[in-house]
Amino acid sequence: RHRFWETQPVGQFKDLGDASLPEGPIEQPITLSDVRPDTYTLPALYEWSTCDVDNDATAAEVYTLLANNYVEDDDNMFRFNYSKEFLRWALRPPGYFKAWHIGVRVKANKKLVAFITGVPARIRAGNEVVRMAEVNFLCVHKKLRSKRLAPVLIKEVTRRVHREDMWQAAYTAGVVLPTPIATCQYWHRSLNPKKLIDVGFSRLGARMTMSRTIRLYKLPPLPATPGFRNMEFRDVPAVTALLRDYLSRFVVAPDLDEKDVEHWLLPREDVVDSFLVESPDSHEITDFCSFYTLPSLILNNATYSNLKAAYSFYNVATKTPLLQLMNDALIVAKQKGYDVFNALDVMENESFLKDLKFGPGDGMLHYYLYNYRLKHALKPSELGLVLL
Ligand code: MYA
Ligand code: JJ1
Repeated sequence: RHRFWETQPVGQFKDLGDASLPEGPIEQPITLSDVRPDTYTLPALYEWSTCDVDNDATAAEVYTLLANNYVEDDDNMFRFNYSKEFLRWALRPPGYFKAWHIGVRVKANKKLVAFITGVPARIRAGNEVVRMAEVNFLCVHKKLRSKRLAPVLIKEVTRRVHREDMWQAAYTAGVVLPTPIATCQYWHRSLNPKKLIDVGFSRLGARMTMSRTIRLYKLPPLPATPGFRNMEFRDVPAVTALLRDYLSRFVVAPDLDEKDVEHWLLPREDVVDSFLVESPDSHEITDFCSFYTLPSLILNNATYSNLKAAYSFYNVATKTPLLQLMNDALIVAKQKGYDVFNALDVMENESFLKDLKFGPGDGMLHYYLYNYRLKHALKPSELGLVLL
């Protein structure tokens, strides 16, 4: 069934439910000097090319490859449209390795035709904090599909991760592979219902008119929580403390330090937005919410070509009710011109999704670990990890 994945150190379908298998690494690391020093072999017309996304021309090539060939919904109506600035943010966290940003080019004309990336992270699984690669942006040009290039890309990123003495990875995909540690659902909250309906992202509900629908999704003009404001650099220590404490509740979650929080959560225009609640009296930071910006190309519409989507990232409520905090996040997203606010059913998100008029999407997101076994699959609410 899975000629490639059956050869890899990942949980296999035949072992599902076998709780006698131990939790932890599936295979032991080999001696670093025994890791293959040379790249895997590509078909003769292609060559490896490490992509420096700090270089504008290279970032533009990566942007274009993904904009034309990356993930689409089931009906091929929308395609993720990660911006160059987003890619720079996603690929250059603290301690990143240039060599983990891997391209494949056509030898003859140097055209970029495939891509895969890893970034380092500390991920806690149960009580163990493990240094892992987060693998993302696996993409093969549409004209080169089904030629078994993806397994070569995956083996090459694995080799480069091993060269840095890391032996585990975390990744997500819309497809089912051996074997998910969790299966999550996307939920969507309309902010601009007329446009969403016009482009086929959503439908007019039964017995609903357009004006009733617009009224249903209407939001107040300003956040309701006193002391709700943008996160700033000076907030990094307080936000780190809040997040670390919160994420400790989940079975799988990132282990974030102040440098990570500065990188991943300090606001960057059109990339990541973060807000917190500072108690007007005590000046204590009690609550936090964030979303990242990932537009989609609209593939066949005469009026619109881009859908501006916000994706819920990390949220922590200790004083403000989570429902109110997330309603404030919807209000600021609406103000900033987003068409839709998306969220997975991870962490405590289920507690607000229905009340805040999110509806279930047609897409699922499966979470995976490479070379790390968990005894049991997780419920989405046991997952404290959001990948980009
Ligand atoms: S998920 C996003 C993936 N990208 C897209 O969906 C974009 C649009 N699609 C494409 O570009 C291509 O269809 C891709 C496959 C490139 C996806 N993850 O070359 P093939 C297996 C893992 O003939 P193609 C993301 O970025 C498939 O089951 N494996 O197929 C996270 C089959 O293997 P098997 C996948 O369609 C990526 C084999 O590839 C995926 O031309 C995490 C077929 O290869 C997928 N999304 O190309 C990667 N899709 O026969 C794993 C298909 O066994 C990282 N396949 O079923 C693992 C950790 C590595 C580091 C470890 C460190 C220690
Ligand atoms: O965006 C998604 N689905 C939308 C559009 C569906 C268009 C037809 N296929 C959707 N819309 C309904 C919204 C509606 C709003 C009012 C309330 C009721 C709901 O369902 C889906 C997620 O649901 N997105 C995708 O399919 C994109 C791919 C998801 C897999 C991602 C792989 C990740 C890559 C790893 O890094």
